Amino acid sequence: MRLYTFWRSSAAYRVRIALNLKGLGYSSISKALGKGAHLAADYTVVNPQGLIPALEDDGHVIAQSLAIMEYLDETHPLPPFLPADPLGRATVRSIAQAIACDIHPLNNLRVLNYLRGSLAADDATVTGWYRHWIGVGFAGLEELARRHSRSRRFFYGEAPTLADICLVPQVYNARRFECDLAPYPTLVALSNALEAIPEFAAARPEAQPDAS
Ligand SMILES: N[C@@H](CCC(=O)N[C@@H](CS)C(=O)NCC(=O)O)C(=O)O
Repeated sequence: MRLYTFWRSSAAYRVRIALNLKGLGYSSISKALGKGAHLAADYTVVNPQGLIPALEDDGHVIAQSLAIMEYLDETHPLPPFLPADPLGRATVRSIAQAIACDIHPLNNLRVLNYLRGSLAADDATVTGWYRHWIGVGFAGLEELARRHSRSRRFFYGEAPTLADICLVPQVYNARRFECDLAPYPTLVALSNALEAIPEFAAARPEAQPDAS
């Protein structure tokens, strides 16, 4: 398998965690987001959306981190990324989607670039935007974590799920932009516990060969 990745891409970070948890080897092809490598023709021919990550398996390309992770779960069922029961599966998916579909897209590079470029926003405005949407998203997520995480080791249940895989990279991003995380102690405790798991630790941005 080949993963089109970038060390600081949080969507790629999710897939790296997922591959590690499944114990799957892969080769990495780095596309430097800051240099626009994800928009060059040699990548848009792979993923016409021009977004990282994409996974190539047996000559087939899959984009979208959630779709990639569900593909890995279906093709390599152990350990499972979703609970066995329909309610648990729906709950975990709803948490993962709250992060991947509601929080992350608002603070994506192209959105920040549009604010800076076309809307002429200054650095303080862009940082304010970033922190605002983290705050809105994390407020709901914190309450969900309080309700669902009994162990305070995993967001839901007793083993890592898609919810945990999505949470850790989003908390990483929030720390990178120095968001105030004091109002979200459950999310921080969960992320800290998860980051210590070897498969999560090996996926962290600074541990990647293309980290700079
Ligand atoms: N929904 C997509 C999001 C992918 C995405 O937005 N990736 C970011 C990096 S984390 C990216 O490629 N951004 C490039 C840009 O915004 O120009 C997924 O989950 O894979």
